[in-house]
Amino acid sequence: MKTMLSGIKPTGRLTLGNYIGAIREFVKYQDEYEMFIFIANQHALTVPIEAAELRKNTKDLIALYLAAGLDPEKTTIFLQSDVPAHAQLGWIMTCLSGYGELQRMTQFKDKMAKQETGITAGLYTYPSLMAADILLYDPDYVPVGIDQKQHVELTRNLAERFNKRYSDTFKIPEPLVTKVGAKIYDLQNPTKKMSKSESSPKGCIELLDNPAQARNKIKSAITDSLGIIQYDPENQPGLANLITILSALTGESIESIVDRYQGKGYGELKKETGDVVFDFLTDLQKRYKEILDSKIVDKVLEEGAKKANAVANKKVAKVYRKVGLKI
Ligand code: ATP
Ligand code: LTN
Repeated sequence: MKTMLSGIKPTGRLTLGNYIGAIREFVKYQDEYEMFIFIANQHALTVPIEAAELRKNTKDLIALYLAAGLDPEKTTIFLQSDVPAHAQLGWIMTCLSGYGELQRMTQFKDKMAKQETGITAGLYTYPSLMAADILLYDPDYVPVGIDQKQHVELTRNLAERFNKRYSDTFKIPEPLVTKVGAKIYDLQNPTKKMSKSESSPKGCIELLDNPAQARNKIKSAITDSLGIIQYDPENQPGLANLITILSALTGESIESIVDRYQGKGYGELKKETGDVVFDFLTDLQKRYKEILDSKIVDKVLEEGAKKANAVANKKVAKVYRKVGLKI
């Protein structure tokens, strides 16, 4: 069985875009791959965050992943900080990374160009820690959003560099970039991605939104004045976005939805999509509450950390021997 690993930063509340683009994919993958999913809580410290907020985000994130169908029997779910090997290998990877190499990372360059205040050294070196996150587990595939692809490529370079300088130690991972069709757009500004940090509240549906309010957001989504129901993301991005959401949540194909709506109006499509979102959130939140009440999160993390530590410690021991830290 091939291995897959991904990390999620607990920096904010999850959106319908995160669910359709990422969580749902992980849930599908767990039947086909040996899966490791970890909460990248050490990465969350690269930007200022309140301790209470980080705690809450982390718990919510795990409860929502479990509610969405991630199964701890199939997937190893853990906190990065529960596995010290991440920080240990992270330092080795930082020392293997070139100063200029990290400066060329687009995400870092973008933040510098925007002259955002409070840029930390952690934000600069975090791709090296991310490389360690990945290489500890020898995954074949790393599913990531397009913005993270360059970091997985850096990971490949660092792994090759290490293997060449010492001896064969790390598997070279492949990035698995989320399909374009799986991108959900801002309901008020449908050429922009639905994003918790950049969309307006009306443009973004959060997984913990009140379901009735979420239904209203769908009803007031921006469409167009053509009045024809077809799937044309270029000319009718708002409508295409609603059709994508409906298709993703029901499993009905886009063609079938378009077919069914011939001769009908946008209002009807919005009503059905709104109702489907309402039911989806109601059901998800019910499971989310049950999971939080049951204290299962602590148990899942304890088990996950045990399994992850076993794999990661072996790798770090090997690396420590090879580089000469262990005498
Ligand atoms: P931000 O809103 O702050 O930019 P984000 O919502 O993009 O953050 P990430 O942590 O970067 O959050 O993304 C987590 C995962 O969710 C990634 O795999 C990303 O591709 C996916 N994702 C995020 N937003 C969307 C979206 N609108 N449509 C589809 N997938 C998404
Ligand atoms: N950098 C990623 C989160 C992340 C990650 C990883 C993803 C940290 N370590 C390892 C895949 C594999 C982000 O900002 N979304």
